[in-house]
Amino acid sequence: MDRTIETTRSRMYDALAEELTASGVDVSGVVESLKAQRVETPSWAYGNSGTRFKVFPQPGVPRDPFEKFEDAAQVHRHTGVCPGVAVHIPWDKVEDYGALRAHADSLGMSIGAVNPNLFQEEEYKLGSVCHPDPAVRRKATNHLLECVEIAKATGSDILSLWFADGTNYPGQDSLTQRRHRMLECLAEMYDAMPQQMRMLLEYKPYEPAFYHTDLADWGTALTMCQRLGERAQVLVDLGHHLQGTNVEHIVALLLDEGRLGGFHFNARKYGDDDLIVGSVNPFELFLIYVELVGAGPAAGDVAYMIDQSHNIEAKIEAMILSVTNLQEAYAKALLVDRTALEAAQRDGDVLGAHRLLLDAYSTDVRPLCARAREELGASPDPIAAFRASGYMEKIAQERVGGTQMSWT
Ligand code: PSV
Ligand code: MN
Repeated sequence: MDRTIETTRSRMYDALAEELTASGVDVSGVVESLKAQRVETPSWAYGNSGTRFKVFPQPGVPRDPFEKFEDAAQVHRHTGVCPGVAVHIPWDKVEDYGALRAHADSLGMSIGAVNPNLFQEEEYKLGSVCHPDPAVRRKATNHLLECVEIAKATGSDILSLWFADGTNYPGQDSLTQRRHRMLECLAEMYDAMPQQMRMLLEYKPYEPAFYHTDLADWGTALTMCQRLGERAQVLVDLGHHLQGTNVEHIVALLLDEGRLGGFHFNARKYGDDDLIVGSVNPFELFLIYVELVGAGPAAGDVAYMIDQSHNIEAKIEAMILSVTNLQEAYAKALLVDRTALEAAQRDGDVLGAHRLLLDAYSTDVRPLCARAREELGASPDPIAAFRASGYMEKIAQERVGGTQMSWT
């Protein structure tokens, strides 16, 4: 590494650490927390994806799930916190899951959440687990059970469920009966899960259904989880809310109920945009982390996962940027002066309390994050390091022939 850059970086860290220590922050504690966080990246983000208008293929895109893990390993190599990769079945279906697991292992990686796919087959036109025809529900449930087996074989303990189920027109189906049908299918899956496995239910208000979605919001997901049992928890995808929704409030509530299972981090402007996390909504992201940090041990089991599709941006780089944005949001939340905040809240000092959050949010935490990555043996400046590594050029040259992976 360039000595001048290294010296400047070290000086920046020392200056920030001195300032923070003077104001009572346990700087090494913050760095340790940053080092301890783990963020899972999604296999589908490394394949080609696009909108309903066009998919723009990119050179070097993986041709099979094994190559996806190689790309994900680059994100881990430079950030130090991303060893897990979520898989989507059947997009990542392989003959031998033991071989995929061994490949991940050889790269210092692991298989994370298993995501069943119940939205791309003809039979699912009217839904999957909510479908009016019991034969279709049987097929859907069998796929869910297959995913429990895949999770067992891959050493994963999270099943991450999102359903495209819903209706397009009032009267199309019974809203209540659909809920009962989903409950019945999920109960069968729940019973098949071994003790350490958790089922995360992901809600979304619309799309692809436009009148109603069977798991539309945190309330529909939470009540379903309450019916199923303690190992059913809610997954919050940041892109799955209507404009103006207070996502941090939902996070606080679910944490308080012990039902926040995990996140699908991304950013949105209008819909389920799946953009680089923190690119459009950095303050919201920070406020979510403020709730997570405030919850302490109650947030211990939360699965931090990214769910993004990169249509026009370079995929691995986009993922690295997402992770560094997450680390910065987390670092800022760790800097909130909780004692002063509680006092201001107690005294009804509205703006004093608000300004304490702004103080933390306005701190340039990049030297802290760089230090955490450095101590993990990763890269202080991950994007620069990845660009300099020549990996993109290498895969573009090597990965010729075959069919590039995509979400279709
Ligand atoms: C649905 O929009 C979603 O957020 C779910 O998590 C899916 O599994 C994922 O996107 C990929 O399509
Ligand atoms: Mn999602």
